[in-house]
Amino acid sequence: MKTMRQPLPETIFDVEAVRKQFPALHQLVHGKPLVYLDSAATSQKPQQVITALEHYYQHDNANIHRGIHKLSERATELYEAARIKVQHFINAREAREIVVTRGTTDAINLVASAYGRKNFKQGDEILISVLEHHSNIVPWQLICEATGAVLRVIPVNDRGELIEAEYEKLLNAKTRFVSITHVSNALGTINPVKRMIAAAHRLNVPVLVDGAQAVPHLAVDVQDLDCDFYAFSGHKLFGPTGVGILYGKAATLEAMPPYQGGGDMIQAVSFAKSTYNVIPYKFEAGTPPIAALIGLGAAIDYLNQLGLEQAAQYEQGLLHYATDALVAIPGLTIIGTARDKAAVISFALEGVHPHDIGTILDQEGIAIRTGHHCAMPLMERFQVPATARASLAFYNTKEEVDVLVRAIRKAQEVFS
Ligand code: C6P
Repeated sequence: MKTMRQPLPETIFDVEAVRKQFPALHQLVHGKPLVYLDSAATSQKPQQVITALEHYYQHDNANIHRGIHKLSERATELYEAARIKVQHFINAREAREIVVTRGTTDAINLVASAYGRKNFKQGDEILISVLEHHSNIVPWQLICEATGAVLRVIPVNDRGELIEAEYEKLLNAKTRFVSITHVSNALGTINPVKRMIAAAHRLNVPVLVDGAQAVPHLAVDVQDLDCDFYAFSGHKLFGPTGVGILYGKAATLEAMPPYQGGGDMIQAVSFAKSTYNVIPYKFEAGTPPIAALIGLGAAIDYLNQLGLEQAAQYEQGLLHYATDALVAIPGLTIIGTARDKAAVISFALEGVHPHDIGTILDQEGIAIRTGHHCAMPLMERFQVPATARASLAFYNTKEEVDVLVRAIRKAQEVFS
């Protein structure tokens, strides 16, 4: 896994050419040019992805793995080719380690339920962190309730960085699982997951990494990380909604019972007993999100052509520009100042509720997210009910950051 800190000279990354490929960016909102700063919630889609979806529905639409007819064959080929694109994108060893899910939430629930049901018992400890999205908290609470296992929480310092020494103390002979986010959706903190995985593995504890906010910003190599599971959503990676990926080491997936029952996940069914398909199909019950996976494959093609590393360097430059511009606003506090950070800026503005900031910014054509960002325990840790969050992607520009700064100053004037 590499993180890029040095901005590239701007001539190397042609952001205007990139923007042309994202049709939704070119519209007026309340009569103003859209400034889309909500990519952590969902990213906009390049034309290539939209075209792939359209082409699939116009020419190839059929169910997969079932029919002997031509369209079903074509749809199956496209679906399995997209799985291989995902495999290479995160450098998984084998395509069967890539399970297609409905999203990150679905992927984490799958592991908590299927792995947890088989392996957790009364008094076992599951480690998560205070940075987690609700999707990486509640599934573990559910399995703890069912098995008697208990949840332990890794704290953060005032910058919003995980305290590794506390993590090491929490790891012990009762620890059965660690599930941590790679990048915090609310603060942007990039966690040292490779070191944390190595520490857990010294005690033979498996680790799931929630990569929902990492894959759009960092080059992820699951073999290098040596994680046991890695989960992410297509829609934050410039692909369609409704599809996500669970990477799991083959041997671990094979040892797990199925998560859901239904078509495609079986080998044979009788009323006496059913037997299950091989991985990854054992975990893909029912008709999967065929078009969405094909669209995600197109998003990966797009990112490979663009060069994710170059785009990430550009984005880091933009993050620094935006951070400097925002901290210069009197009364504005950035919440989450980790030294290693992805392009997410959460902030509070003295005397103005985050929802009011969001409403005023919307009138200026600026899309940000306000609220608890599905991270209520983290809001509690920083003693704020909510934040305003601007999240950047490689299609954003310095000019858009300037528009944001002007609009925040306007909000301050309105409420002063
Ligand atoms: N965060 C945000 O605005 P789904 O909804 O399954 O695609 O992803 C859930 C999820 C899990 N983990 C992290 C770190 C996330 O950021 C998210 C989604 C969005 O921050 C929507 S709440």
